[in-house]
Amino acid sequence: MMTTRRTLITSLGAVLALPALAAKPQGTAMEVWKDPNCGCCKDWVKHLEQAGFAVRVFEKGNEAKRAELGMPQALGSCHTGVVGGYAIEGHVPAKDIQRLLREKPAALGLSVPGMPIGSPGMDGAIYKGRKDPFDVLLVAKNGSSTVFQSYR
Ligand SMILES: [Cu+2]
Repeated sequence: MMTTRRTLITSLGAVLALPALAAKPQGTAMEVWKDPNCGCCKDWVKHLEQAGFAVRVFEKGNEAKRAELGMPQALGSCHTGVVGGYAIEGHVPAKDIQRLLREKPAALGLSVPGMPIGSPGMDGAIYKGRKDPFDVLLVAKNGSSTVFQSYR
């Protein structure tokens, strides 16, 4: 009886000590520029965090960052991110970002132009499950683009 109890306390101690010992899980570091009042941007960041990205958010709009990165304005959306040297514009699904980082194509990055309803972050309760078709574009450094992934 006493042994069992001591064992229990010991293992409990080990479990409690674990979080302190283990380093905070390190997701893929990503930076996102957005407007502080953008709700769908916030929901998109949440989507990324749930997929394991460690997101650092800059609440100062994304127009200047988009221009700096060379992402064409015509392919623009409400937020701009940077991950692994790639620009990520708009409501790009996390799994497409993960595929980009895996395949490492020579490119500027990915874009979902505009704010298609049903894309990650644009899928809140107010949209009642509506899913508009959209494409994730692979954007070349010269600004041209091809379809990377189609959702339709
Ligand atoms: Cu948006």
